[in-house]
Amino acid sequence: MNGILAHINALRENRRKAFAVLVDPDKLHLDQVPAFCKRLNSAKVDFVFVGGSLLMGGDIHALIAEIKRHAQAPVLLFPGNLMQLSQEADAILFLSLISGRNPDLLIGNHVLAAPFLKRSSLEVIPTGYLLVDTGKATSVHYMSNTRPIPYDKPEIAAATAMAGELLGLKCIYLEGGSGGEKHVSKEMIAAIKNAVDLPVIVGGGIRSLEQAETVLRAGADVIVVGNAFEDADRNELLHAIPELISRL
Ligand code: 1GP
Repeated sequence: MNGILAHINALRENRRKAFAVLVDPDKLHLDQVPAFCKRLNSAKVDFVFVGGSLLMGGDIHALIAEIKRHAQAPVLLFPGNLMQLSQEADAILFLSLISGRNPDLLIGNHVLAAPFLKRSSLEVIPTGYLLVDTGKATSVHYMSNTRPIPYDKPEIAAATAMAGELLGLKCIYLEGGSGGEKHVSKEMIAAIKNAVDLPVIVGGGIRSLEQAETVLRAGADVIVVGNAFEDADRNELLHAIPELISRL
């Protein structure tokens, strides 16, 4: 697919939400990819995101190539660190952790990644990443060495998103981290939607259709679900979210 960001923005203009499934490269084995992608293809999944806080084993390039071979949806890198850059994907969410004050995640890693990204054919999507305290310290809290935005401070999240927009970022990714106890509040999503004219991606801790609906109705343009689909028996949710989106 050409122009993934343009596609996300076109969906927004048409008031159509999008659905992304997150694959943690440490949790999906190469030999599970065909069956997993068959499940994704049978539902209306718009994007496959690939990334995690660590990379404990396996070959991320081979994994992404195999996902590309079997999945209909485009594959976007959602890298937890520099070990997760791969030419095999279609695009990269080039994340700046703007809720934090860790210089490596604001500019340092970007300098290291830039020559690779300029040489690659990946579409680079500059993305402001906002990490929120949703009640339990997630891997990204620890690994990023940053302090998350308090759950009940939507105005801080809104001002942070505004700064990201003014700095030229093209997308906002809002979450408490994978496996969060709960998703971010609808008040925070709405505050960001009111504050910036950018696509807002919301993930982390969405495990039910009710939660997905709350997040989408609050204003998320793209919702991301990861953990919930690591079990084969959540096929119902995998199909129910696109159906919900078609009704919104
Ligand atoms: C993580 O937003 C994604 O960055 C998905 O989170 O695994 O909790 O669904 P979950």
